[in-house]
Amino acid sequence: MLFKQTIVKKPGKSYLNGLTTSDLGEPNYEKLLQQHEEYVKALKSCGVAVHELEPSEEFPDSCFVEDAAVVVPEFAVITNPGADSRNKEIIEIEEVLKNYYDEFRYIQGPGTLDGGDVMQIDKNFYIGISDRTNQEGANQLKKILEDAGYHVTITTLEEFFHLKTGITFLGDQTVVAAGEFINHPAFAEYKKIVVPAEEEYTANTIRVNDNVIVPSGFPETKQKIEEAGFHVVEVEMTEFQKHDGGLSCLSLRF
Ligand code: CIR
Repeated sequence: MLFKQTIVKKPGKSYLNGLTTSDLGEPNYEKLLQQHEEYVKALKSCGVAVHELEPSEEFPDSCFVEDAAVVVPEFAVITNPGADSRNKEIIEIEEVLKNYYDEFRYIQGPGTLDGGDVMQIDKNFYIGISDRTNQEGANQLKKILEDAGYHVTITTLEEFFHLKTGITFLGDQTVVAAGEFINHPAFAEYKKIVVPAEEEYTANTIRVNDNVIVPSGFPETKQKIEEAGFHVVEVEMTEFQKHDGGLSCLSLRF
């Protein structure tokens, strides 16, 4: 998981009107911007370049750039995000990705797919069927990736919002897993760092080069990740958590 480049997008004021299923209260915009800056700093500390997009008021959830594309070295797949208010976010992301990619693939309706439902573990991909990603969207991505030599498993989510809300890959055959993924047969072959129920939000981590970035405030899981031999960088994420967003959602990494 060596990355050189990332794409992020600053949240606009309209973020406050974005989608959420959580009851954690209204985000504070100033704090949100600070946390986003901290996130960008953390990425840079991992040795990646950060391409930072300007905020757009038209798309309240568009700072969660991960949902608009799935990127592999061979090509970028432009998704078809499952939430109507987010669907057109793909236009900007495709434009930006043209700076880095010549080859594109597309998820097409009636297929829907959010990048948050896609997890890569080396040559294996896992796709979650969720409220945002449907079977048709998952099948389309499976075909695109299998044609490029990847192995793909589709699994249906029971409770989590997105696949990577509940499970993420750290490297070295190790995943951080919460809730329904702790004993899920699809991930039986991996070593697991089990996230206790009260720390569930920290199942969404990102491994960027030598570091694992985790949300701050979840000491038990942080300790377990460190004991497994990973170097941890913490970022405060409270204002993103209020709108169901995690660390992985805030960047495209390649
Ligand atoms: C949404 O509902 O789409 C945003 N409020 C949160 C998206 C989070 N993205 C992700 O987990 N990949």
